[in-house]
Amino acid sequence: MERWVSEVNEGWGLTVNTRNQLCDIRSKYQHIEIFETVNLGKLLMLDGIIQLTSYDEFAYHEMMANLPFYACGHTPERALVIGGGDGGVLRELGRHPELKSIDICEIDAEVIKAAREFLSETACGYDDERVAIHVGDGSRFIQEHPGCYDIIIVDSTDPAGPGEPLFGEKFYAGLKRALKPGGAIGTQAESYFLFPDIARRVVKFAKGLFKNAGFAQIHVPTYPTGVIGCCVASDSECVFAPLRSPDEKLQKELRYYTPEIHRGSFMLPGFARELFER
Ligand code: SPD
Repeated sequence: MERWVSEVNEGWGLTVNTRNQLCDIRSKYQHIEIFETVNLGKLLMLDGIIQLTSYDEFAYHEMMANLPFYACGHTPERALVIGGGDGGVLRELGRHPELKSIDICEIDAEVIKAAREFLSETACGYDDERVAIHVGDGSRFIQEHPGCYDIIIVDSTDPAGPGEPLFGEKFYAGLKRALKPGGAIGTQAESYFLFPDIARRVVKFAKGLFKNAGFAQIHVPTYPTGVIGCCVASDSECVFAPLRSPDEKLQKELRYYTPEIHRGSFMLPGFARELFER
């Protein structure tokens, strides 16, 4: 039976027509739901917030993985993903043979389990033998790994529930400590339409800690407002343009990320540019 499911944000919502619920679990941390939709493939929601649909998840995951990869001051060898239990960022990092290890620290083992069972096209990232899974608190994990990583990607849900500590200043300082010199971060920085204060705050933290930091926009039609940000930051010479480029083989595999999109994603509408300059 068809059922319209919505993510609701103060007075309006984004609604997707589904035909079948594949997963409905209340874990220790959150409500995990996976649906088969009528025309967007699978849909993952955590506590009623859309995390991905098969239709457009490539856009978000390619950018979250590749913006920091190509902003890093040297060729990255060690990557860490915080959150990202669905495996989409892992899948994109796995396309880079230069990476020797890819750690993931996800707080909710049930998300990993559900994704591997019902979202195989996204969770295939776990099949890579370079991936090591750590179930636990990302804030604590980075404290225990100073100077370890070339790139760190924070693929969190919204700042409520388990994602909340990942939007604080202390956490950003911890990310910097966990990086090797010249390393880069890419963090989920929300939409400048929907959560301008959060977007501004995290970019401000990053600007205070790194030589270069900025908000890159990613077009994702099934996130409310159709746009979401990645805060990219590094002490490398530049984050706003790629320091290296995908080779021909990799570029053919990518559907969203290109060196031009890397540069273009930092070109923001006037009101958003003004927001980040405040
Ligand atoms: N507003 C929801 C933002 C969700 C970002 N994380 C998505 C997880 C996909 N791997």
